[in-house]
Amino acid sequence: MEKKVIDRIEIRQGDITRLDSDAIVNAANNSLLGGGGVDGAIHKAAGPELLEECKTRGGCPTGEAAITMGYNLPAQYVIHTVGPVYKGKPEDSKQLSLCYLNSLQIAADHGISSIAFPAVSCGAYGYPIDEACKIAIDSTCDFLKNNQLIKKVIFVLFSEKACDVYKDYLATLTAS
Ligand code: AR6
Repeated sequence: MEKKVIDRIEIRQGDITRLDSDAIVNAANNSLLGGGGVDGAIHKAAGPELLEECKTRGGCPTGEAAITMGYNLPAQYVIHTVGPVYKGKPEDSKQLSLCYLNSLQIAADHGISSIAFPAVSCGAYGYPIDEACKIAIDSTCDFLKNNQLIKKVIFVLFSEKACDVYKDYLATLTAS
């Protein structure tokens, strides 16, 4: 993978709601009306105005993305994407890849230069982290190859274990 692409990817352990990137991505559900996991944490930190704006959207299909303001979050925007519920079928990976590609496209359309992703689908939706990590990073690299506007993509992992999975995979791309 080209160095100028890899150099725009960063991997961190922590709480995505604390990130001051231009946008953070939410692992939402089709209703966009909030839930548990990272979705619950983002709504709690953003405040009730986020839910009010989400209510105007009428939901979001799996694999697609929608943008709102970030309200009380350090990030200016939240990009809500809906990952697949893992079933072990080929369409899972297509839908998960679309989550990353569509979120990055919306970011680019809004002139966003830094964006942070959680491990979409890897909690309640059951996607194995090692498979999801490859899809997340490969899809992001494919997008960044053809886009110069987005300067930084940060993958924020809650657990040290998940963080190591991402770091190890990125290292294999850096070496190749
Ligand atoms: N910062 C970063 N990562 C986090 C945080 C946080 N604050 N909190 C959790 N994670 P999940 P999904 C990690 O379940 O699998 C919701 O109810 C978590 O450890 O949040 O896409 C929605 O409303 C895991 O690795 O999202 C949907 O109904 C990852 O974020 C459903 O869950 C994603 O876990 C979506 O399920």
